[in-house]
Amino acid sequence: MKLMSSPASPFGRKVKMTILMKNLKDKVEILTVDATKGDATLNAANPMGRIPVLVTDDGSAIHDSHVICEYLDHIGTGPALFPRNSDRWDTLTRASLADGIIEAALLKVYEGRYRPENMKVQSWVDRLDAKIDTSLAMLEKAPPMWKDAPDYGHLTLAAALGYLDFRHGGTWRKTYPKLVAWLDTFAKAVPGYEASKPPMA
Ligand SMILES: N[C@@H](CCC(=O)N[C@@H](CS)C(=O)NCC(=O)O)C(=O)O
Repeated sequence: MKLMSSPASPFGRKVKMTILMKNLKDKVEILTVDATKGDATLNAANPMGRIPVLVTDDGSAIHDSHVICEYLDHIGTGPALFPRNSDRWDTLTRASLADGIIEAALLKVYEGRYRPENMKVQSWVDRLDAKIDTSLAMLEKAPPMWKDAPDYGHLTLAAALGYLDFRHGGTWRKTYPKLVAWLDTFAKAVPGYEASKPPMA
């Protein structure tokens, strides 16, 4: 199988952690694709032109990161990342919130990268910041611990916090000490967290 991603992509990082947690390292070749430049192979696999995309051995394309992670959970070994019992809804809701944090953080990056200075809308950036802060404040009250092993909700939250470190200077660390401790615990439990870290610019 081939994974189209990029070292900086937080959604790609979710998939890279999943590959390692499900013992699929030897089964997936990781290709670096620059989604921002309009890559024809990427667009053929995902008309949205977004990474990550997994191309399976029979040539089928699977996206987005949630769907890829669930597919890999299905074919790999090791503890289940997507519970089959009633815990599933907590896991998916936690992942959805963490994906929302990533999306807001990514939109802030795109705001800076693509919008000319004189067209910047501060109220929009403030709104994105508020979404991130409100979510982190809620999580800080009771960081989500796992029973036997971290699941898809936990790894998505780790990818979100890692992206705030990577692109937004880790300023969240000053305000959310329990989440800082939570991320340290996660990184110890999941070696794939360090292994999938984006190179610092
Ligand atoms: N919901 C998607 C989001 C994927 C996404 O936004 N990827 C970014 C890179 S991290 C991308 O490809 N951006 C380029 C674009 O939106 O054109 C997922 O979970 O995979």
